[in-house]
Amino acid sequence: MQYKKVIDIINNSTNIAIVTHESPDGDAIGSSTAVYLALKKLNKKADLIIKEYSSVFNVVDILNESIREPRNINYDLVFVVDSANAERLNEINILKNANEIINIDHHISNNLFGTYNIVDGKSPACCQVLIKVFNSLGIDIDKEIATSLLVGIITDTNGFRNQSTNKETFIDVANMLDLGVNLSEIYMKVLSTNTLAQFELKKIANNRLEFFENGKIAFTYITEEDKKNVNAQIGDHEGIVDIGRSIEGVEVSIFLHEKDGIYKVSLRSNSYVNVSEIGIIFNGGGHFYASGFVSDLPLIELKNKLIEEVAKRL
Ligand SMILES: [Mn+2]
Repeated sequence: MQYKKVIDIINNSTNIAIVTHESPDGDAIGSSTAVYLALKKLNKKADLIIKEYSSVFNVVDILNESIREPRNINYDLVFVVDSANAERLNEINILKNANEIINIDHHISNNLFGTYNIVDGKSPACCQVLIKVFNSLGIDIDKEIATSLLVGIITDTNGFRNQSTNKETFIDVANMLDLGVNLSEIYMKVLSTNTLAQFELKKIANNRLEFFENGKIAFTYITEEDKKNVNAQIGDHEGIVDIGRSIEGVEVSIFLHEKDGIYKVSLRSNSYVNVSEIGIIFNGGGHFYASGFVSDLPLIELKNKLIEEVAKRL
């Protein structure tokens, strides 16, 4: 990757947009706001396009400068962060018209759809990839950028617990502490606080949890109706997949969440099942221990297929 070229592209662009995947999680929010702040340091004002986001991410002040819809469809340069493919994006149309696309990600399944691709499949978070990018571009990481980056690192490592967490994670976070970031406050807000609706959804999912294959597979789901009943907002289903995963003996946790009449599937494994393989079968993707995709199959059929695919790998 030629970083000098990236700086040239940024300098030569007047209309810049930043986009990330739909239903943005902490890494998507952290990455896109960090890029926005970094561009500001280069005296470039970009459109930070985020359709919707959970209130837990208000810890990132600059989110109030984000916009819901693109201002135009002809951007010179589009940054895409934390997205394995173009299909998962909020804004596929602006990619079609963009002169340059800089794709920064950490999914092993990323299909390198950018004109420039900075993808590190070993990194636990896109925000951690960005630290290297900013350092290479000579962009100073200040307290505000660090706060964004920490949101992504904390959420994607599930609080430094996921296997993907590495030595660099701790070195990077240690450096951020020197900048005065409030690690415990960010951690509490984005990872250890449930909204009331989220708590209610967890109760429902707990009650529905079933085990298969001698307790190695945990399965649960929530429907559109459940969400309506508890007045759930975007992001309130976060953390449910980790309930199954936390139970002794479970290798793979399967969580289905109905949205707009189809099911969003989250898979998590604990030690030896590569769930990104299953994601790919269903046209999704992800990482060894975490993957996801959407399916229009009916609930029972989808459940049975998933259990079958996981069982083959146990
Ligand atoms: Mn991520």
